[in-house]
Amino acid sequence: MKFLIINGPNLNLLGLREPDIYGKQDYAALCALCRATCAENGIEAELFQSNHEGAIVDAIQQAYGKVDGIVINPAAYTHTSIAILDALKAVGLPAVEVHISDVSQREDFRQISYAGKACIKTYMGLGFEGYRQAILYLKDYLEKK
Ligand code: CA2
Repeated sequence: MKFLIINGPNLNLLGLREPDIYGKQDYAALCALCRATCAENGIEAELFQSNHEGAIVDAIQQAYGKVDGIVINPAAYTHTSIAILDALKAVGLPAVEVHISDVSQREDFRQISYAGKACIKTYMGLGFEGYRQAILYLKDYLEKK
């Protein structure tokens, strides 16, 4: 089983600011957690981070036929990108959405998730733990399919 784990804009700067919202750990720590969770569960992990919407669309397209599922935190593109939504729908791979913060309790402009409309499940407000749960959920979903 192989998963593509996508992180959107500014998540490479985790740990630098707003620790009250996103925690103190950096992006390298997030990658380590995702890799460890996948390894412990016999899953091959490919990690991708980009600040560019088109690059994220490309990564989703290129995942077609190569991975079994996608874990995605589109960051700010969550709330704006129909292109990412369309790419997820186009490849038809099972995808799980993750947000470190609880976006449901934040600003109005964060209340819409376009990408989430193509995802089988969303985790929010659990910090990095959300990624671990997303990986486990996706594995379980694929095993039951
Ligand atoms: O809670 C999440 O995971 C978000 O996807 C994070 C995005 C935000 O736009 C979404 O509404 C919710 C922002 C990521 C910004 O990351 C930062 C990294 C370092 C310092 C400040 C922000």
